[in-house]
Amino acid sequence: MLDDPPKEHSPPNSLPVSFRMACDLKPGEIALGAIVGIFHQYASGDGDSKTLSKAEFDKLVKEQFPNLIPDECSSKLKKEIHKIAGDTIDFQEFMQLVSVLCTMSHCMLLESLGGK
Ligand SMILES: [Ca+2]
Repeated sequence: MLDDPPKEHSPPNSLPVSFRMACDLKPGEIALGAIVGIFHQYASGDGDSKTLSKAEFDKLVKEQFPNLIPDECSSKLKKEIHKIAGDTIDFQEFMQLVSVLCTMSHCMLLESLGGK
């Protein structure tokens, strides 16, 4: 059997344009582009792509983080975040949530490795 020819790499369309222009993105770059793309995708719902409204944020959490933030936790979390951030969440505030989620994921990884 012949080897399959190498597949041409094309970045996902959900990435911001500046990321899509690069042809050899590394996993870390794809992850960063995905975070930026997700924020922009959900923030653009009401015509103001710089901030997430409460409804946009709630939809993003439900659709993008259902395993890390299950429904039973999400309403309390969303209430607390809206209390801190107000009616809209900007990119910096969104990144604080992403940082917390990354830290949680890292802790879960360490736990699964027995603390190593
Ligand atoms: Ca918005």
